[in-house]
Amino acid sequence: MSEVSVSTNISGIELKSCLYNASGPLCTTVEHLNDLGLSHSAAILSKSSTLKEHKGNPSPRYFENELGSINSMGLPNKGYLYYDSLASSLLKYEKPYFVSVSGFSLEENLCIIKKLNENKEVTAIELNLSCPNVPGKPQTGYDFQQVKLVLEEVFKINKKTLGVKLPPYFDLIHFYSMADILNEYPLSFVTCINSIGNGLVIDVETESVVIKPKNGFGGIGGDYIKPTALANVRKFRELLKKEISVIGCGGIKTGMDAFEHILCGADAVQIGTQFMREGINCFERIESELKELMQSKGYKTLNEFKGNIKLIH
Ligand code: OXC
Repeated sequence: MSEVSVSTNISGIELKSCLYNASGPLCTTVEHLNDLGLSHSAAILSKSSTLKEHKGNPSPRYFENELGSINSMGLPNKGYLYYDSLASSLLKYEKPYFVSVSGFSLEENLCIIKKLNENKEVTAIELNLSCPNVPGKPQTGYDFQQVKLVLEEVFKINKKTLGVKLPPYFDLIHFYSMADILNEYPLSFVTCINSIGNGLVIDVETESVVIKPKNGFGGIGGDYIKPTALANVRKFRELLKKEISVIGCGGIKTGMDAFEHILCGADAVQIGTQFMREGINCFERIESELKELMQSKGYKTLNEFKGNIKLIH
């Protein structure tokens, strides 16, 4: 199997494999980030950072069942300076270090991005436009004018590799309108998708919601969301200019799930719910399952099938 390669690159950033963690689970503390450094994750991606350290929403705020997860973490994180200052100590892992940014306002985002731009040891920025769990704050990605305004201001100050994490879209007109906006800017990548916002999971035995914030409403991840994630990857790959890489995220727990994302056009994929469930071993397992599947189909590289999903004529 040694001749099968799952290496890839995101707008010029080389990755030894196409699999790394999604911003969210197990990437908040220095211990988490070191674990990712030691693991088979091809990159280290931090928890979405805000200007100041933030405790997030009250617990219970995460729940999983066999089909996936619901969360309303509310962006608990150590503040951007923490993730900025850890960059040099993570260099030893010789893998890209991405910092996720999710300020509570445009001004906060600009302040954080400006500072991260000064740090050569931060490889890239993933600007999260899609957290569904901040009470009272809508998801920026559903306000198209606001997305335009944010990108306009961000690219006045940003010189780093920068991409955005989008919420899922469900109507074709929204894909077209959002892609038109994104294509106007020097974005390096787009991550599709964040959790499906404001879902509700119920425990029938107790006749209760399963998480506390927002009366039980939270972001849905895992198997529940794979078809939506695949559709978003596929449509954005079709509509975005080729300089923008597409990162798939949503429902990846096996090599076959990763294969499906790549077939839809993903250049790399992120693991969220399954990483939370299984821990760092998931990267090595999914990588070897993906390699095995590629081998059985006679593929040696991702480029041989990336985006080549067949249609029924
Ligand atoms: N998406 C996010 O962007 N953030 C987290 N949850 C989620 O589903 C969070 O911190 O709430």
